[in-house]
Amino acid sequence: MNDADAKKISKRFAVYGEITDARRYGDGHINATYLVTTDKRRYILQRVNTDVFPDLDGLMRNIIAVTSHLKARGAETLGIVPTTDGSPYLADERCRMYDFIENTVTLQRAQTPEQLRAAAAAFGEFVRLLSDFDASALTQTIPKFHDTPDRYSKLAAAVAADKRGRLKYCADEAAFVRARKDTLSDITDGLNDGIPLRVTHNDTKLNNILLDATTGKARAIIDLDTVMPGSLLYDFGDSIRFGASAAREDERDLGKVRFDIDLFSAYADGYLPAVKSTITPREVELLPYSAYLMTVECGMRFLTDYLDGDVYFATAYPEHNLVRCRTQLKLAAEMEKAFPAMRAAVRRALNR
Ligand code: ADP
Ligand code: GN1
Ligand code: MG
Repeated sequence: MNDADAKKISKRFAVYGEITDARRYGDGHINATYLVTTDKRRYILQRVNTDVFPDLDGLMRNIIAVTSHLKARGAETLGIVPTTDGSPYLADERCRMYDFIENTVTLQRAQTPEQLRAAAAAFGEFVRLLSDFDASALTQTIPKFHDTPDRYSKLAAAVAADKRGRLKYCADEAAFVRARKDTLSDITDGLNDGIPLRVTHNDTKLNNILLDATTGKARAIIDLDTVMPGSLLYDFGDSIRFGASAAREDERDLGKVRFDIDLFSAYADGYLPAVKSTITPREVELLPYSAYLMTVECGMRFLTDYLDGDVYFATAYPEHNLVRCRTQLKLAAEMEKAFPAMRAAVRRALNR
């Protein structure tokens, strides 16, 4: 939908004031996001990607339940703006609206370790605040979302099909993952054998948190579409794969892409105190592995989508998914050599 459509659709929501402007906004890969301005307030309008999230009703029920729970515990969270006829979303347009959370910033890359520490504390607090939330009340918005062995099977199928004839451009990347296919099941197996199933965010990249523009402190965790039962290790690992990189997720110059152990340490320093009352020794031990696993997983997902013809993630140019895949695999290769340093950083963070 274009900006004019977004403006028209916004009029069907119970906004305060006269709508003056609507324009495309943000760097999300899944939904179409617009910043809507009235003469009084600002709002976020989103057309939800229903190829990715077919059960929009269940998804919105999750978000209502989760935001109510967080609000009741004093956390700042997404505020849902109903439609003019009182529904939580506009079914015929697959759109929803949130209050724009003012005086905040989202980062595509950490500029300082302090920013990552702040994000980590907030993601840790998020899991802690949801520890008494009834997980059975949640719809699984994307089944098998972080089932890494299943993600590998999907990649293997995409390689075999080679629908777009792109395998010749990414044979090295496919081989890199294939060589690691037996390292991908420790968390899925562990969830059947002692790793606690919790209510987790599951998409904890740095641009899914709003930091206060003045103080730099974390204000609100957003993008709640994937809040589902999962492992805390998914949340920790996914934050690292995006946040502990010296470059953007889609940096073309791989020379700039480095796994930064100081950023990893900063994240561990923020996260561990926040989850100290609930994290188990087994989870602590698997934190470094989770970073590696979520990085390989995300690399596989980008590669699968590249082979399938860019049907899942939003892309700005034809090799965008391959470029993203390469940054993830470079980071994963560096993490493989950094396990001792990561373990030491986790130990230091625990003893602080
Ligand atoms: P996607 O699922 O596509 O990633 P997000 O929900 O993460 O969509 O939104 C995309 C971007 O829009 C975020 O990274 C953030 O910058 C911005 N954003 C989303 N919701 C809000 C909000 N309520 N207030 C301020 N900014 C927001
Ligand atoms: C997507 O929606 P967004 O842009 O915050 C994706 C994540 C990936 C991420 C990679 C629902 O996140 O799982 O890790 O891109 N979200 C979904 O940047 O698939
Ligand atoms: Mg997002």
